[in-house]
Parts: sequence; C-alpha cells; structure tokens
Amino acid sequence: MKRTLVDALSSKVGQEVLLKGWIHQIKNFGKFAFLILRDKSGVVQLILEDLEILKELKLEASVEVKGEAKENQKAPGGLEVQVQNIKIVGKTYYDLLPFSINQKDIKASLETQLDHRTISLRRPSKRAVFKVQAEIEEAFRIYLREKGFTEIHTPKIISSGTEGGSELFTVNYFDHRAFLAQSPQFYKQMMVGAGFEAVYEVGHAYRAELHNTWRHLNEYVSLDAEMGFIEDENDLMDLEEGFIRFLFEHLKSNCQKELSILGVKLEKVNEIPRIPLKEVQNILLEEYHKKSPVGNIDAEGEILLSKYIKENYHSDFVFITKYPASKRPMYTMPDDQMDGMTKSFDLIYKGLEITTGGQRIHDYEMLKNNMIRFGVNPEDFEFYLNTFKYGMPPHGGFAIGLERLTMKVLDLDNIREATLFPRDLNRIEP
Ligand code: AMO
Repeated sequence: MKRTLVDALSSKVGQEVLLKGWIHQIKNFGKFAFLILRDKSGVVQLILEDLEILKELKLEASVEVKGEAKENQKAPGGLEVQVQNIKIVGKTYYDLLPFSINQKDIKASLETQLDHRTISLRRPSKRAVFKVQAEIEEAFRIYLREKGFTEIHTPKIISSGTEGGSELFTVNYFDHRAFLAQSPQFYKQMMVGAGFEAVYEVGHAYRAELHNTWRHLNEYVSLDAEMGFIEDENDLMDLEEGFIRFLFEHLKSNCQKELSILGVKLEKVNEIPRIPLKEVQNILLEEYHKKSPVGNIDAEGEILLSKYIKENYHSDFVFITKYPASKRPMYTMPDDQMDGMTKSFDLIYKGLEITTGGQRIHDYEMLKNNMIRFGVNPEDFEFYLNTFKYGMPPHGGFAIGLERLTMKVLDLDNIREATLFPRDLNRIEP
C-alpha cells in the first residue's frame, strides 16, 4: 500500500490509508486513546482502541499506521484515522525530551534548542523557517536564471582575502597557508570576464568575526550576483529591487502554509528609495540627534533610518548609496561625479544591512594602481588581475546574506534562528 501524507488525507475519506510519521501527542482515556501523528506535511488525530502498544510507545517514536480515514468535525483539521494496525519503526531511547515538541511554548533558551537542533526542528514552526529559506534561494535562482544568469560554484579554499585583511579563517592546505573564502568576490568577477557575462552563486562564506551578536555568523550563505556590460550601479540596484519584488510574490504563492504557521504577512514592496550616505547621515543627525561613524552608519543608525524611511517613504527597504572609497574594498569603482566616493551601495531592510554591492573597477591599470593605493601588492593577486588584461567589461554585482534576509522576512530576533547549524564564537557543534 502506498503511503498517504497527512495533508492529502482529505481526498481519502472512507478509504484505508497507510500513514508514516512521529508520535506528537498521546491522550489516553483508559478505554481508548487519541494519538496525534505528525509527518512533514502536518498532524492528524488517530483513534486507538487496542491500547497494548501504549506500554512501549513514547512521544516522538516513529510509526507506521494502517487505518480508515474518517471525517470528524470535532477532530483537529476535521479528519481522523481509525487505527487498524500500528507499528513502531523507530524506537525511542530517552527518559525526558529536552523540551516540548507539542506545546505552544517551547520553554527552552535558543542555546538549548540549538544544542538539540534536530529535536527543535521537529517543531513545525521551527522547520517552517527553513522551508521559507529554501524558497528564498529558489526564488533567487529562478529570477536570475530567467534574466540570463548562469549558476556557478567557486572555491571556498583560497589563497588570499577579498574583503580586506581581517576576518579570515586560516586553513592548512598541505604545506601552504590558505584561507576560507569571505566571499566569492574575485571569482564571480572573473567569471563575468570569462565570457559568462552574468553569474550567480549560492554558497557559504566565512568570516572570523570575533564577536557574537544577533546578526553575525562565522559561516553564512551568500547569495551573490555579478553582471557585465552595465551602465552604472543603478543597473544593479534595479536588478536587486526586481528580485525583492519577485521574491515576495514567490513566497506568497509558495509558502502560504509556513507564513501562516509563523504569523507573517508579507506587505507589498513599494519603490525602494536610493539615498546617498551623506544625506542619510544628515537625516540621522537632524531627526534623531544621532552621530554616525566616518563613512558609514552603525547598527543603531540602521534601525533609526529604517524607522524614518517607513514613516516617510512607506518602505521597509532603503538603498544607501555613494560610500567613500576609503571605506570600501579596493575593487570598488570610484564615483566620477562625487570626489572620494564610490559607485557602491548597501541595502537596509527593517533596520539591518542585508546587502552590499556596487560597480567594480574594470580597467587593469586602474585596478593595479588602486591596489597599490590600498597597500596591497598586485603580485599577490596576479590570478585575479590577469583576467583584467583581456578586455574586462564594465561590471558589478551584489551579495545578500541569506540568513539575514530570512530573519527579516520572518521577523525573527536572532540570526541563529535562521541557521540550521550556526557557527559562532562558542559553537561548532552540532
Ligand atoms: P559584505 O562583506 O558587506 O560584502 O557582505 C555581504 C552581505 O553578506 C552578509 N554578511 C553576513 N551575514 C551574517 N554574518 C556575517 N558575519 C556576515 N557578513 C556579511 C550581509 C552583508 O550585507 N563582496 C561583497 C559583496 C559585493 O559587493 O558583491 C561582500 O561580501 O547580509
């Protein structure tokens, strides 16, 4: 007999079905019992009359059940299954569960939940986060493929950093010192130059951040895009704004169940304002008496700016543009209109930076000279610079932190909630 998933039961009323899943709840009334069975698609009530199995059946055991599907308006979901046969297929070996799977409140700290990650994910609401995350990745792929981008995979073991000297993890690569990639930056640019013109990657990035915060991970997933033959950075912001709009529609169509479990309502994405950093810093000063660090805004500034943008532009998103060259990596294209500034941007979403992007320097001589200006030895980057000798087109791109985007779409408090197995200062297990 073929297995029926719980969410397909409504089409099987009156028929014999085979269910497979975990025991979510046991309610023993003495003469009979209700079992709640949970599979990946939902939960259903089982009516059990032969109580023999209860002697060995514990919560979270996995079982196979044969029975008849029936309508019952009083049962959760309006359906139940009268058990004819039940078999334990995955035994339990515990005295106490680390926390509750079936109660509304988990009553466990995030750390405890992460210590027992596979158990916390048994809760449908915890799993829903990652179903939505998978659809965010899917939307990124669909959107860019449709626009003629090619998916690439670039190495994560590399010989030099891309985003500045700090924050690098060192690895022993046979008898060499190597690093874990902070970003696919150089390689995605090289692939534009190689003739693909437009590429994207969904891959891990590593940052040896020496602090634990609600928004930093040491290993995260980066959604990277890079495209050639652009006019300027506005092409890139247009591309990303289009993606955000596409993403929200995609999630509304594909994640209804998960968004409802998580109590999230996605609003329409209005036009995203693009405001130069200098103006942003003035807004923060005038509206909130908030001073910003030189050439950037800080975490509090991001939150205040989002409040201002929501009130004045009715947008959860804002692009900050025109960052100073001194605060951007050496590959960033200087702005020809504003002295000392660059054609770069950040995207802030609900008070958090989720993206950095910009146009890159594509001229070999200019890039080489900029490296020297930044105190970098061009000879160390020959593998990268070489591509620029052969007609590198004007190009640029951006990267979105997947966990940060997921966190903000779902209004989660901590980035670790949007990470299956977070890596931070204190955690490399599970
Ligand atoms: P940047 O270093 O700003 O830019 O990173 C891009 C985006 O990646 C995410 N991110 C992180 N997420 C979680 N934990 C971290 N420690 C972390 N660090 C970064 C953020 C951030 O906006 N090469 C450029 C991108 C480009 O220009 O294409 C880069 O890596 O969401």
